[in-house]
Amino acid sequence: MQSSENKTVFSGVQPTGSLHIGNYLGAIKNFVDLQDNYECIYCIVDLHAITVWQDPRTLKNNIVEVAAAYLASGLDPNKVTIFVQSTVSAHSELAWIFNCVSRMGWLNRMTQFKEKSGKNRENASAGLYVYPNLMASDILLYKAGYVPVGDDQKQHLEITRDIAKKFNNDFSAHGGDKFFPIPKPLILPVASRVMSLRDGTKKMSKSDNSSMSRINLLDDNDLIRKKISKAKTDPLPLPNSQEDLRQRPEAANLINIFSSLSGIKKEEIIVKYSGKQFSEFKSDLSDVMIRELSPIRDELIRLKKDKIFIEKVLNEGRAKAEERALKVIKEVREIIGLW
Ligand code: AQP
Repeated sequence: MQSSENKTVFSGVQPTGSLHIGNYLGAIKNFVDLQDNYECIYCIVDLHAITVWQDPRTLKNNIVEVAAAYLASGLDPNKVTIFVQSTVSAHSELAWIFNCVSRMGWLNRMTQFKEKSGKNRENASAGLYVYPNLMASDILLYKAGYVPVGDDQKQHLEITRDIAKKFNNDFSAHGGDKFFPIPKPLILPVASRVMSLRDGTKKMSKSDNSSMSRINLLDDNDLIRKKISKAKTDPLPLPNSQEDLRQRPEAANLINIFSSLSGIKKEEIIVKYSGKQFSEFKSDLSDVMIRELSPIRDELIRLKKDKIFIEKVLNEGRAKAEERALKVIKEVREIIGLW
């Protein structure tokens, strides 16, 4: 990478419940890998969380859990900025401005709104609909050059790029020309999508009603073994090739998880277990999972209790983030001609 390149990375996790291995493998593990080579800003996006109902009695606790998970997974607050979105009010201010830049047609195309609102579209919050504008604000407020994105976030980065281009263009005669950089996706080595343990075609998700569908970062070793042993598979033995996995989403998911956690290539795993029963594979998968996740879990439990330390990290992160954000929002106000 050239030194003139914009090395700011922005990403976030919603405090919407217990974090699971999908959040870890799809996001947090990658965040840790990036911290030595990029200037990383990792947010706990509580304003995104409230686009669907969150119980006020658990929201704060969930925020602490995300902060603790970031730290327990290896993020170093001396290298990265960790803070809570709602504590830097410029996120909301820029999001409003972007509500006026973004187009209805763009929002109408967002698949996440369609998925999350489902058949209950008329009753979904307006916040859920304009969620992509808030996400654009998060990224552009720090003029981030890169956003680590999983499969499910690609469309959100596209609309962020469109908003940045439209803002720069609309205000080009007023100091807005090239004001926002056009952020690029960071293609991640561990970008794999982790699917539900009950249905290999559905994303593993915090909001899935079945707790057996996911491995939470706080699950103890016995629970991990139980969930893996009960994970849905098909009646066939393990496949001989990647080709054989095409029509077998549950088998593909478990092999994918094994590979992501262990760092062993999928082909090697297939060679080792080809023709064997799932019971043996699942037992080894549980071992790998416990080996990789138990130190994180133990540290997560310890940190969750250390509220003073968590608050210190979040306060220091807020101060660093706010300093940058205020500069940008001031310039935006000037460009637009606000009072
Ligand atoms: N199953 C997954 N596989 C890979 N990556 C995943 N991520 C989430 N689920 C998977 C990634 O985790 C990051 C943070 O996600 P989030 O909490 O901000 O929102 P989400 O994607 O909506 O996560 P959930 O678990 O599905 O939460 P709910 O149920 O509340 O909607 C993101 O980078 C995401 O890609």
